[in-house]
Amino acid sequence: MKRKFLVPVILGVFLCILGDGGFGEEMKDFTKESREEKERRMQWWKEARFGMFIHWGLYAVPAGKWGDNTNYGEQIRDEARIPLEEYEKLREQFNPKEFNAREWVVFAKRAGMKYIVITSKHIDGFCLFDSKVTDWDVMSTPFKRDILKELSVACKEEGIKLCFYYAIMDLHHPDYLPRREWEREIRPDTGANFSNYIQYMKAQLKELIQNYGPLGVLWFDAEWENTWTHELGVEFYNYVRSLQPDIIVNNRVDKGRAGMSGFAPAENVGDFGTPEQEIPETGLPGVYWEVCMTMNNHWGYNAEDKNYKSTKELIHLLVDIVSKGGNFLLNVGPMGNGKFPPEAVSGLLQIGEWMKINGESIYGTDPSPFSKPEWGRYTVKRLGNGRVALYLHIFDYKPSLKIKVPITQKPINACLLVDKSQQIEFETDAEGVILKLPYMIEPDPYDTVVRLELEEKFIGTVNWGK
Ligand code: H79
Repeated sequence: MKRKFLVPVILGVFLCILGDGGFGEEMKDFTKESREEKERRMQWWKEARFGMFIHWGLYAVPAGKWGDNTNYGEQIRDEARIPLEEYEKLREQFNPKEFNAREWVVFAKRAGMKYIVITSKHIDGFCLFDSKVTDWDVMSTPFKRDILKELSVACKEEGIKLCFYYAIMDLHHPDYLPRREWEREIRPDTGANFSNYIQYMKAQLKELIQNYGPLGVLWFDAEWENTWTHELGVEFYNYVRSLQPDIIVNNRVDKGRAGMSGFAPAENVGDFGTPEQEIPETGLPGVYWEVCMTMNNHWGYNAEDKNYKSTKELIHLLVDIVSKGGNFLLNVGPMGNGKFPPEAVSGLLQIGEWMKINGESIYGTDPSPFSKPEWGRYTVKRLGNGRVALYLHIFDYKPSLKIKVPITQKPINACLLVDKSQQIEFETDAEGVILKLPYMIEPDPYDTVVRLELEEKFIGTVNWGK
């Protein structure tokens, strides 16, 4: 190459490097991905169907109690209006000596969950990981162990996907805006510069992805204040994906959640919708979605809250969600000593016993092709050989139940998941197949699942979703 060309080329390369902030990151527009590419990226997540949410941080120490009130959770600093210096004292008390990452991961696994989403930072700004850009982290507590690192090692060993929750709102960082109304006087925002906070977020997200990854999902939250914009949503969606292209990002990176459950992918970025504490009546057709829910009434540990959902309720919630094409992210709020609450453990283990027998009717399934029958729910799975399995989730099994499935072909096979060797008899008439349920000494206390194997071509009406 002639010399007079070399100078502009070198200059051009130099400017390109400067242009992306000097970090050499490729700023591609990841929102322009094809449907096939997205399907490939979402595949493990869709197959998984069931994950564990974990809310843990300094708020586990007061365990929901401040002054005379006992109804707080992860938002205790805001709700109880705790001044910053006072809240900071919790850092000296955070010493969960009984924490064992492997034990948590094994509980998730035994429950039949395939991924864990844990709060790397909630709105109190406290980080459960070793962050080089703040001392407001676990390394500055007496515990001084990188909790997320230990979890990432345990998850890799156990084959569980690790995912991080990250709150956009930050009630500790001096540059986060706006201040709470109640603390404006004692903590004025003079000198605060939100763009410094944006840089801080970027540095932390880079730490999380590069030091603990590859991650399954980045689960943003607390995006609702007016300093967060749609433009920032797009920028952060692309930023996170530039660090790990196949990562999945929830819709709360953008402003599109519209209350608790909406998601409008035409106007907003994000890979899936996030209905919180509620199940959409007929799912969210055409988009990926995941319901997050608590086992009792709080996300963060609350020692007084014993209002746990029964195992039957939890399994019915899971089946309801999956039958409509969604994922279920069920929360645990570990205690200040590092253990899961015993009520949560027994629920998880009971769900796990059910999943061991019936998991095939959950993992990798598609939404029900039929409307809700009065005896329970349907899920369906493509078997890849021109056949499908149609699962009948019978919530209160009785052999006298009259179950009529609106299909016009004879099943190739009909059995109970609890004992596949025993064929279920059936009759057919013009409208469908009528099952003759066998007498069972011990029907499943939560949900007895019948499996019908059918030829796919006869289920023309299946709404395969997405
Ligand atoms: O981390 C847990 C909660 O702390 C957090 N998400 C779960 C996973 C949370 N998200 N939202 N909320 C708590 C309640 C917030 C409700 C509101 Fe709003 C924020 C009401 C008004 C502003 C968002 C925007 C919902 C309605 C409009």
